[in-house]
Amino acid sequence: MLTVYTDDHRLHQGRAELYNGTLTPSFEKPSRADMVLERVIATALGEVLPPQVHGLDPILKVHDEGYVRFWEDAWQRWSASGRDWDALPKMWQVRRLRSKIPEHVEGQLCYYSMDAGTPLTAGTWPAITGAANVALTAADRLLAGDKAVFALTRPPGHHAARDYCGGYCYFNNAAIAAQRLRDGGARRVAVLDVDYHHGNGTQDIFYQRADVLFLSIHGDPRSEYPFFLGFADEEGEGEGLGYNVNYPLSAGTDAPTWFAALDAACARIAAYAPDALVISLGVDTYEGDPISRFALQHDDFTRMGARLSRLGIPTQFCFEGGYAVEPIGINAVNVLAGFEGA
Ligand code: Q9C
Ligand code: ZN
Repeated sequence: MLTVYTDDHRLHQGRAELYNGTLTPSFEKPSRADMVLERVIATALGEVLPPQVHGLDPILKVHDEGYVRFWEDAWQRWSASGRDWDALPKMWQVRRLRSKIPEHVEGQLCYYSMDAGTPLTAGTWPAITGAANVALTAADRLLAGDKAVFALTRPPGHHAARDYCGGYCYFNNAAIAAQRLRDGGARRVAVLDVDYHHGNGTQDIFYQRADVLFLSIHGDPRSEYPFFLGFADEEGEGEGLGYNVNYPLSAGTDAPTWFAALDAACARIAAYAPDALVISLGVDTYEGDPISRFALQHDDFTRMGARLSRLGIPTQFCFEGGYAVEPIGINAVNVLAGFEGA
């Protein structure tokens, strides 16, 4: 299986996030992708190719223009005001506050964020456009006839909605890829999100559409981030009604329960009969993950890949979360190897 990858992800390196009330080194860090790449190479998964530059048009098909333009020069505007530490939003446009877009870069960062875990850094723009290009290049390969492709995207993307960032995510790489697949001739595309956290951003982007089926298996939002989306009664709206499927699972979920949800999701995907499948591949479902509460083991990731392969649909994997860095390559590449071996 081909991997698409660029070192540009390293340009984005958040310094800290709020964790247990203290500023803690960011869980989402460059070594995550480095470890996955190392494992791709060590296991001889296949060729590793750099992305082709696609420009902003394919990003603007799923994201709001003001949102995209904000990121383009946000660091320059922030640093021009004499600051050299990361920018972190610390205020949100909650109930009954005005929804006017502020003029100041700090106010705009708050307006375009859903949490304080998604820092603006000096290298955020080249890293997030690089990740989008990785996802787009992988989609192009799928359209050209590859059976499976791995987009080693970092920063991740699935919490990024049409016009806000969050959960370490800026541009929704999986949604950008799914849209590319549609525009390249796929009549229906399914996006299955197996990251521990609900893919609220991807759900937001496709909620009113029937041409992209979105499914997510994740920690129950009653007690897990992102708290305000990801419930089982969110089924899509308008033309999209029936094309959004959530499988919230409780803390402590282990393989039998998790794979029952995967089987249900696979049955729904098979009935939809898409021309292409995008997997939002987070491996924070691993039992050793420091910020998550499922209990999958190394071998479960291999089984996951094998199960997905049995669908027999051209498949693009987009890398998302996973914060147990030392085994992150084993877990991610086990999925891909399981897919290839099935
Ligand atoms: N400070 C993804 O897996 N906050 N994002 C968790 C730790 C947000 C996870 C608490 C978790 C977001 C792509
Ligand atoms: Zn996650």
